Amino acid sequence: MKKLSHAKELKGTLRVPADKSISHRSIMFGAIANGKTTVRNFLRAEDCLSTLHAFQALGVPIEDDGETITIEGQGFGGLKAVDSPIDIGNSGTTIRLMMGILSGTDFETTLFGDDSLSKRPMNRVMLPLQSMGAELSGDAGSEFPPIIVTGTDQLTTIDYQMPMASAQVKSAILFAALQAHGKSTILEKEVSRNHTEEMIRQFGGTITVSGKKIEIEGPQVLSGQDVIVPGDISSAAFFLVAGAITPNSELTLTNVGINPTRTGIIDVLQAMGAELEITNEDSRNQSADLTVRTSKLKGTTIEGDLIPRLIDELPVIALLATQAEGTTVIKDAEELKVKETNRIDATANELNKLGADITATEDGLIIKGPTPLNGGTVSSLGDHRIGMMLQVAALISKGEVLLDLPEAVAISYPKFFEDIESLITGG
Ligand code: SPQ
Repeated sequence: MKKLSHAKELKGTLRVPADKSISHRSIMFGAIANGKTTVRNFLRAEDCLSTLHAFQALGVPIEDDGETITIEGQGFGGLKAVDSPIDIGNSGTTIRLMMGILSGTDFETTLFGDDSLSKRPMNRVMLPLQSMGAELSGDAGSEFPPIIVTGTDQLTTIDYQMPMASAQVKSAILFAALQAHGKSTILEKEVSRNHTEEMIRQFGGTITVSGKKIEIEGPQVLSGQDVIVPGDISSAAFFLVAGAITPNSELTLTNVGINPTRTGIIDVLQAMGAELEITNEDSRNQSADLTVRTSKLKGTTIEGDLIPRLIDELPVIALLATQAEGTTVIKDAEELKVKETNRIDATANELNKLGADITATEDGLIIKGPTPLNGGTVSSLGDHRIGMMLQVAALISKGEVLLDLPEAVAISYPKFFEDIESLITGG
């Protein structure tokens, strides 16, 4: 049980850790490209290290000198069969994207994870990959890990209309389509984060994107690149909310990734009336500095195509809404139920323990504000984003907050508690 920090005010500047989605993909693209890839500012958090170790297990030489990760790319055909199952830990991104990559190999691989990953649905990826000719099966005929992938070097193309907005499903299909013979087409339900599409181009590949429609020809040969990973807006989100709801505060987050498919949190902060400034915008690196000050907030509605642009920020946005005047409604977010926890229930239950007024619905949350938050005992439930959101809640709570399973934050942000501490002034 960890006693969480309280703050009278927050002041300072912070460089948030590297983007998790891009860090995963930098290892994957480096492994399947030909030649050397270097990755600077790689996120050394548990999830991305799961990806790194998985590709080392598949015979890809990957070295970390503490600053730069160097990958000796083997090309799609160069991955090697492994005798034992590969441990993917807690990472949904790793297992789902690897299923797409492994679908084109000529061997069998078993992927397994922790208790949380073993409950996350995989049919969303298995079904389209099976229709391309790969064999994938879950534990005892189910859709849950461990997953056995038996690849084929004869993958066929796919014309796929996605039933849910998911960058992981889209990316798994793209990795398989890069290895198939002919043109594949994907129609997204809503546009989701596009890092895979951008990195296909960065690594010398070709892909056509027009709104929700994606076309890709296979097979393609990719070549190694030098990647610099920007800061993660999903990690910055905790500080943006902390700065907006803690009295007398002003925080600047530097080098934050602002890929438009990820900036829904900025739209919501602005719609709720937060004092937010965007400076040093670098359009080539898609990064900027974000400054937030204590703000008078009002409720809003968050729905539709905005949801995939802020899906991982919804727990901390719900906390933000507890401090806003009026009702905030979050809809169309049923995907939250199949994350590391059911984040609809986890957010409502844990924040209500501290005095929030949140109702969980089938596809979102209804939050009435403003409500003062009290002390209490809460749990991350093993979910990094729930744990970090609760630490931000504790900053403004009027009593001691104890957090069970605080170690979950290391999944995406090992130094989170230290970074919060470094911004607390006036104690
Ligand atoms: O990797 P994992 O565990 O699925 O991570 C999460 C997170 O909160 O860190 C979701 F639980 O982020 C996903 C995100 O929700 C990362 C991701 C990606 O890198 O492609 C895409 C989103 O998932 P999905 O299912 O909508 O594609």
